[in-house]
Order: sequence, then structure tokens, then C-alpha cells
Amino acid sequence: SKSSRAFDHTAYHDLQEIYNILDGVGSDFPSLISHYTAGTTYEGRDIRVTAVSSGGGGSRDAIWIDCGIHAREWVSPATCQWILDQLTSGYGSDAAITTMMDTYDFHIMTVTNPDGYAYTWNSDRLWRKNRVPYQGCHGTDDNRNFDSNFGGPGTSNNPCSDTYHGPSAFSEAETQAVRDAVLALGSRARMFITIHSYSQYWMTPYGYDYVLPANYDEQYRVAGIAVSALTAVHGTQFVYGNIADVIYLASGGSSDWAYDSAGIQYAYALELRDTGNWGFLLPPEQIVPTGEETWAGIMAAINAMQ
Ligand code: ING
Ligand code: ZN
Repeated sequence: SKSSRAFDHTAYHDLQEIYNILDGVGSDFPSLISHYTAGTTYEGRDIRVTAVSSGGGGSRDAIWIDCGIHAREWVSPATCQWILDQLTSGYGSDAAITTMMDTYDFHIMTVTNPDGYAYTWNSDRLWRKNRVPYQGCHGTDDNRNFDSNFGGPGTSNNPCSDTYHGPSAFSEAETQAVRDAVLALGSRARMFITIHSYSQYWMTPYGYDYVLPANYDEQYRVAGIAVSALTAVHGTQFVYGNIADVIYLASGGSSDWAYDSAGIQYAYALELRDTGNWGFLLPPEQIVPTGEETWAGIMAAINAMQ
């Protein structure tokens, strides 16, 4: 997998470097890439989306992928960069990627929580939430702030907690940005993927309850195909199933919202490498293998959709 000159997958990059990389791939591939700003954070940073389209004038079905909703999960934005590199360098040279890109547009939010991400570089490597101040503490957990059983099990009403749900559903710039960008895709949106680390899970709704979505069997079937393709690359084992059973009850999550409210029939939350040895501090040498296996899983999932 060759790289365009914009990318560097040997290291993690700070926010400005990532935004420079996004600008770079845009100028390297102007016919495939367009950028838009889906929102502005509390500290004034742009929340950027990269749209990748080989044509169709905005009529094609679309795949949504967001990374970095949690600040400390650095391999997540690195994987969105890997995906952008594969799409742009593979179009016209890799048959599977070319066919996929002539069928689907991709909308990729590489750093969903830029204020938090900047804070992990400048102040606290293990910061998770955004940076909005409430009652003497900082930060809402954006993945508890969606209108999916908001305030329910697996959330906290304490602004000092790492799972603080925020003052109201969609109170945060980041969750508004995801909501608005996804809803703008309308019925074109066929798959929603939100990428976290770590634990090696491929998860379907729901997180807010132990009940299963009406189409659980279909989402589970596609997840199984994805995980088989992922494991085939480097042998990395993933567990798949519904969020509540695989990891824990967690209300207000984005993928539950994507399924229930945006009506997206394939709504996945991924937890990338590893299982805890390095945890959030995954060495940069693992960016490439993580990208390779995750992208293989995502491609298999897209191709397995009905
Ligand atoms: N895990 C996710 C979290 O927000 C999750 C798990 C995914 C919960 C989707 C709800 C919905 O807690 C990490 N590591 O952040
Ligand atoms: Zn996370």
C-alpha cells in the first residue's frame, strides 16, 4: 500500500499536523477529496470532515466513519488517516477499492474531538472528554451526549466524571457536528462506523440496554464477516456482538443514535488494539498493522451489506 506524500503512518501527529495532512491529501487528490467543517468546538477549533467521492454528484450511497471522539485514543485518528490514504492511493490502482469507491462515497471525521485531542498533546495524555467547563470541572463525554436514552445506565451526571453525559442531549459541538453531518447524508447513509480504542471489539447496538435491535442478526452476520477479514491480516482476535454484552451498558452513544434516529441499518462501534498491554499508549509501530487489519475488516463489512 503506497502512500501519497501527505501521509506519515510511522508516528502519531498533533492536531495541526493532522489538519495539514488533510489539506495535503486534498491538494494531492483534488478530484476525489472535498473538505467541509461540520462544527466549531468550545475552544474554537474546526471539526473537519473529509468527503471522498469518485463521482456521482453526491447521489451515491455513503459510508460514515468517525475517529477520535475520545481524545486519548490516538490510534483511532491514525486509523482514519490510514483509511484516507488507502482510498486515495488505491483508487484506479486497486480493483477492490476502485469498485467500492465507484459505489460509495466516504465521509470521514478524522478528529471528532479536536479540543480534547489537543489537550492530550499539551497537558494530559490520558484525557478522554471534550474541554467544556461545567461546575468547576471540564469536559462532557461526547459518547454519552447523543439522544439515545440520554442520561441512562452507564452515564454520570457529575461533571468531574469521565462519563459525564453533559447538561442535555446534543449540548456539545462535537455531537451536534456528527448529528448534522450524518443527517445531511439522509437515506444515502448505509453504514456508520465510530472508531475507539482499546479492547479489540466490533460492536453493534445497543449500548443503552440489553435489548437487541430488530435487525441484530443481519448486523451480527456482517460483523462476523468483518472480523474474519480483520483477523486474517495479522491474526488479531476481535470479539463481536452488542455493546451492552460485549463491553458494558452505556447510554447516549453515537452508534445507538445512528441506528435508532438516523435509521442507519449497519451501525458499528469499534475498539481497536490492543487488549490492555499498552492500552491507550499503543506504540506508533502498531499504527500500520492496526490500519491494515481495520481497513480489511471495514472493506469486508461494506461488501457484505445487503
Ligand atoms: N469505549 C466506548 C465508550 O464510550 C462504547 C464503548 C461504544 C459505548 C459505543 C457506547 C457506545 O465507553 C471506549 N473505550 O471509549
Ligand atoms: Zn472511546
